[in-house]
Amino acid sequence: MKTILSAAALLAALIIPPFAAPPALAQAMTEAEVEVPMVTVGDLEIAAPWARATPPGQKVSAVYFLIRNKSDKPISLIGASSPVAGSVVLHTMKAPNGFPQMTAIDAIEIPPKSEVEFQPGSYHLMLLGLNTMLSIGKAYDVTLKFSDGTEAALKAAVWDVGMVRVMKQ
Ligand SMILES: [Cu+2]
Repeated sequence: MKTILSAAALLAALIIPPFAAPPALAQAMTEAEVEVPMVTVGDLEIAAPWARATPPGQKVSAVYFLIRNKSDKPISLIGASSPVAGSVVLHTMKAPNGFPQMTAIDAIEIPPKSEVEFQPGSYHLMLLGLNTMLSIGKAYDVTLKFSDGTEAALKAAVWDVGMVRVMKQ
């Protein structure tokens, strides 16, 4: 059986508000098929991890996903690692002077019974010192570390921003 979801439908199913892609972006979208995995560790679920494709020679990229905390206590993401990156840091976007810029943070809290989406323009993992080019269609290991001691092993599929994700079941 195969279910096909657009990125918008997938996001609507996973989180709260559906969004409409602007027409220019919609035209630029391409389709590809991928498993959209859900990893469960303890009281945490991590859904749909993906990494941004890199052009040749680029040594940085970003990883996004959705984290759901099913417990009644806050749990924080406190670190991450990947065999394809020299280091992985937690980033958020801030605009202290009106210009959005990436800012490193030590921890990202997932409040009790709620979820936080990592997405372009917001929270993300920054992969630094990449030792390979991230190509569309491939997937790479990323490990998340949480404040309660749990670790989550993810396979982040590589996408371009604006691609329509087609979910295979
Ligand atoms: Cu960043």
